[in-house]
Amino acid sequence: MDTLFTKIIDREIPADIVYEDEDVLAFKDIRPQAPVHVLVIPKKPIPTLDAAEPEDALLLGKLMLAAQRVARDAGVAESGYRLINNCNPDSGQEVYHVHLHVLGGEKLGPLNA
Ligand code: DGP
Repeated sequence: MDTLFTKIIDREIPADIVYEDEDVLAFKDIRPQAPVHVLVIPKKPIPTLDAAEPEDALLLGKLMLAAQRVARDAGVAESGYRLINNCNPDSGQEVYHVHLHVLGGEKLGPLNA
């Protein structure tokens, strides 16, 4: 099923892309919650983390390493950053194409705030 993020991958919707390789795309969140807020997505349209299969293990690892690179490129690797994955309705997941939020650039509040 096509989502907004498929359209960003296909360049049908513009996005501020900060990293791309054959498997992964990273772009700035349109509603940033921190000075650095980048979404890291696989090009494969897996709807949620819960829908991922064992065969996706390598791809999910690549997603983490792409997030690491995004954080380094944004200059927040040493000061620190947070990765978030929202999965299914109770998390507030809005776009059903699995993604990591990379948040940083300031002291982040506690998770349960
Ligand atoms: P989530 O709630 O985890 O599914 O996060 C979806 C994020 O996607 C949310 O932080 C806002 C962002 N977003 C929604 N529409 C667009 C868009 O058209 N462009 C970009 N760059 N980000 C978007």
